[in-house]
Formats: sequence, structure tokens, C-alpha cells
Amino acid sequence: MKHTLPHLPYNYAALEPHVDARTMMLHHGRHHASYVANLNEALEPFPELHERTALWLLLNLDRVPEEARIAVRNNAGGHVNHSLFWRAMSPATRGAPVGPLADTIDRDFGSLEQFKARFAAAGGALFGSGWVWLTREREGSGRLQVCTTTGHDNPLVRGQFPILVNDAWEHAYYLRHENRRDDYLKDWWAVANWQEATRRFERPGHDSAEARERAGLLMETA
Ligand code: MN3
Repeated sequence: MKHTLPHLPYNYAALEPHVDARTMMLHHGRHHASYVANLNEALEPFPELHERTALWLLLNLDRVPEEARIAVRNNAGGHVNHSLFWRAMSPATRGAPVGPLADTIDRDFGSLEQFKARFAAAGGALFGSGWVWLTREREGSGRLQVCTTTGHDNPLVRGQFPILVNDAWEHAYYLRHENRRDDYLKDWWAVANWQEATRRFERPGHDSAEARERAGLLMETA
């Protein structure tokens, strides 16, 4: 099994003017494509890993031979995170969550506006390249949290299920927003896909502890 670049669920210009077409083209067609190509290349010498999903590899890095581990971590992470990210945006977003997700955001952050401020502040404070996430605790109360990861790490590795994600690498915004990451993070709400976030939030079985199941769950949406 070769890993493949997923199709975008919309065209490159669909998120204009908030995310420009050229950024989308380079981001999907070059950056994400290179993570997929580099992942396939890193796995080439290890046939025992060829049937594994990218998420399984991330969750089981200790079973990846040491000489390939860093390349697999970076490129499987890049592949998984971008696959989630394309679906975290939509040209037809309704602008705000409704139902149980909206109620839980109010419960855990005070209000939608407070959540958005927390999310943007976390993304803005990230030093270097990384991601900002809305996650749900897999155990216990299912509390929502804002967190960041550096490089292409994914919070699922530490038991946090991703609900919504934004890419805070410079390649996600530099052509349109130059160095103004805070402006990009603010603009991004115009395309945040609350329908997808709701779907992920309401999905049954999100708190299963079994890694293979997690792999199936995440990559099905990827
Ligand atoms: Mn990116």
C-alpha cells in the first residue's frame, strides 16, 4: 500500500479571500504531496510496515526501525495532520457551532468568543512551526481543550481526540498574510468548518482506548 495524497473537498480558490488559491495550491499540491512522497520513500525498505496506516505509524513509532523513525514521525504526521486540516475548512461554513458542541464549548470555555480568543492566542504564541487544536479528552469528562503541537505532532498520541485544527506553519499563510500570523488566525474563522467539528464531536466511539480502532476512526475522515 502506497500512501496517497487525498483530494481536496473543494477547489483551490474556494476559500478566497481568507485563504488564497496560490497558498492552497502550494500547500496541498507541493507541501502535503511531499510529505506523502517522503513517507513512502522512508517506508520503502520495510515491507512489514507497508500495510500500516499513517496514523498507526504515528501511534506506534516504537515499532518503526530507528533509522526511519524521525522521517516517519515527520512525514506521517504531516500527512495525517494535513488530511484533517483540509476538512477543518469549508467554503460553506455556517460560522458557529450548534447543539451539543456549542453547549460544551460554553461549558468548557465560557463562550464561543472566549474559545476563539484562546485558540487564536495559542496559535499566535506557538514558537516556530506547528498546529493549534481543539481537542476532546478521551477519558473522563470529555473536556474540550485548546492545545498546540510542534512540527507535525498530533495530540491523539497523548490521548486527545482532534475536533478542529488549524495549521500555524508559515507556509499556511505567508503569501497572503506575510508575517502576520495573528491576522491569519483571525481570518481563518471565516472558513472554519463547524459541521465537520460537530461530526467529529458527536461521533460514537471517540473514547475507545484501542489504537487500531483509533487509526480507523481518524483516517476514515482523512
Ligand atoms: Mn501545512
